Amino acid sequence: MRGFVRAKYARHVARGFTSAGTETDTTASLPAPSAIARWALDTINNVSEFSWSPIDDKAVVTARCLAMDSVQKVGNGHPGTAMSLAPVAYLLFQKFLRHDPSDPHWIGRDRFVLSNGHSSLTLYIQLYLSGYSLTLDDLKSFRTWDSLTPGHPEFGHTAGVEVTTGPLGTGLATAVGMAMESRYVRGLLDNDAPAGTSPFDHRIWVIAGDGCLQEGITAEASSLAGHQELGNLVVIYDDNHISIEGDTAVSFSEDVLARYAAYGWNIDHVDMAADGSVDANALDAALTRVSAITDRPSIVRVRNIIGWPAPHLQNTGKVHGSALGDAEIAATKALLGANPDATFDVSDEVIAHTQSVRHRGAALHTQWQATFNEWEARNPDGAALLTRLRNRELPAEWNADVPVFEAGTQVATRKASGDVINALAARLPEFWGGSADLGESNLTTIEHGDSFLPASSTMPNASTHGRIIHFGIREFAMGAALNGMALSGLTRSFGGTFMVFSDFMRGAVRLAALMKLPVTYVWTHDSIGVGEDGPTHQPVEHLWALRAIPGLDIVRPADANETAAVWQIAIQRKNPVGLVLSRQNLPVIDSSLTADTHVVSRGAYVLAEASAAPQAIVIATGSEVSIALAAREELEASGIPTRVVSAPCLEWFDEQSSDYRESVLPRSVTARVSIEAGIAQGWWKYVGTDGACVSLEHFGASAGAAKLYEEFGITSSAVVKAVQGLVK
Ligand SMILES: Cc1ncc(C[n+]2csc(CCOP(=O)(O)OP(=O)(O)O)c2C)c(N)n1
Ligand SMILES: [Mg+2]
Repeated sequence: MRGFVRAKYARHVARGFTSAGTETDTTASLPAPSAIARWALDTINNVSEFSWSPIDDKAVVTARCLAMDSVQKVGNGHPGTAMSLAPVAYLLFQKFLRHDPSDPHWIGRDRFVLSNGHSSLTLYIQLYLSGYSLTLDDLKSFRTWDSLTPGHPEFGHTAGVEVTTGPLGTGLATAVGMAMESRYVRGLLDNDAPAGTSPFDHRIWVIAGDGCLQEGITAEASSLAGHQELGNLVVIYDDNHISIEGDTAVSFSEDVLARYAAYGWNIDHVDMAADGSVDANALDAALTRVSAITDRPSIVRVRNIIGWPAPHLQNTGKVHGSALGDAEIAATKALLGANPDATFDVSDEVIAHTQSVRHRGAALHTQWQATFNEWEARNPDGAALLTRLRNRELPAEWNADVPVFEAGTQVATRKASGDVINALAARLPEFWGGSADLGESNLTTIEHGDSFLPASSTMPNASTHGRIIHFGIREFAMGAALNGMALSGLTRSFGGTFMVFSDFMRGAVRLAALMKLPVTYVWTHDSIGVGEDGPTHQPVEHLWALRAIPGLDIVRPADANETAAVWQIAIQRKNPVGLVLSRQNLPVIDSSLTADTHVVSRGAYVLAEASAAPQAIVIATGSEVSIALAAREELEASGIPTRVVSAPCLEWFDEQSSDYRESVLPRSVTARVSIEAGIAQGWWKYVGTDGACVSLEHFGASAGAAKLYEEFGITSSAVVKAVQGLVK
């Protein structure tokens, strides 16, 4: 706040910045700088020399006008929130966010997450004004084909966009994962550094709206963040009382800050200025206050008016998601003191001023680099590890401890997965994860690992950078947090729950696929094989529902050795992988192929060849592969040479050359039968119209697994009958 002078606001009330709020001496609440804490103050609190001046008022007016113009030009989009959040985002990007627009991938940067992704212009306009690669032309092509400014921010598409947002609430929950990952990486690389002095300390800033805070996922994620005391997380809540149906009074009445206080968060708020705009002085003071809080997450409720100061449309649901129209825009520009006749009007003076934040960014980066270099010199091992992680490399011998399971024994694939997790964990410090309270069922626990818990925790084996994550019974937040953990690309994370509850995390899984994040899901209890818990716990439609998500690999290994193989493949993939694992024991198949990662990585392969030219092919996944092998015995005995194909991952199979696919499923063999304990749906693609599917087209029931397989006809005799029906 040094140099941030109240009087400067008073002169620019007409521009939308007033000082109606109570003046606070925010410097008094900051700790006195000492030699050791200097880096802490400059980096964690992001104190910069920024001081508000008339040109900043003009810049905010420019941002408000660009929001209106961009939507008006394309004819659709969300102008209102971008108009009214302009001062908030501007203050963040100009003062509080530690970033370097010339290097959007700088690992020391703070992260900004726009959880209310519909207001993408809030972000795009600041990226442009701060001198990232976005241009005015990009704003002019908002929401059009091939533009860098799609309707909602897309990770990997636009420099400076840290995460794909739009599904409300997921951004905030992803930010929780980012904050967790930041603490984990810091613990891994620079654990002994005093708080705030490490080059790996950074903050996650989030803007979220009413919609985000109504969504259940933010309740899950915020509860977890409060419990984890994530002091590197700040949420700014755009409290504008408006959503699409208008006044949120129709559906939303709780005291949001009281809820967050109960979650253990630091809460703060900023009242509106007298004229209805954001009180930037008070906001600056509040953000300065929360910047000093490092022992728990903070939320700042900012009372705001959507679409301010549009004379007819401000404070309505209409301005949320429709162009204002030329007349309303002109009237609004007049009120803001902008030229009503000009569009996309950015003065040289404004852009030169706003882009000068690059100097601040460069200075912060240089300062950080010195601290980083010092760290590197002191920590050659850590530096080597960081280089490996940044290059996304695996160390030599990384899979040396992966077990081989003995043929003929009985092992549940979840158990094999648990063994592999531990074998990988022994070699890969970047490998961490946990479960939504089912660690002992999913077998996701890293033995001898510590639990990821805050410094205040008195739980046994608690560590601020423990490798075992207790997500609690919060599947959706777990999914989003896993995305946040994967976004930096440094660590490798996994999360488990029962397969049937993959539904609860589906929205996050879809985003992982969309963002191409290498997250691994450990979904156990994968079929009616669950048994007595009954149909609520037995997945039936899930395999195909998940296979329907583009870019997600659904992997259902046949036995323990195939499980070991698919884990090793999964860890090298660049996209999310769902491991679908059995609760029940499965026979370890007597074949060298199941453990061969090259063979298994093809997705489907000939596990047992027919004794002569195949007349039939049985294709199976997971627990049904051994049923297929048993059926083959019978079919061979009855004179039908039968091939069995194990198909742990149809997505990997579809990636193979047509020659390879033809070699596994030759067109000439039309008697093809699939067997999988779930709906048939997509199997027809593989068995063809002359094939057959042994499947389950209804819910399961509560009984022993063997009884259910028998009653529901997921049996070798059903396969034999189906093949015989086709071959005759
Ligand atoms: C999960 C989800 N449900 C519904 C939507 C559709 N939607 C987009 S914005 C919005 C209203 C959001 O209200 P608020 O966060 O208050 O945004 P504001 O109008 O204040 O910008 C809705 C329902 C969505 N994007 N995501
Ligand atoms: Mg709202």
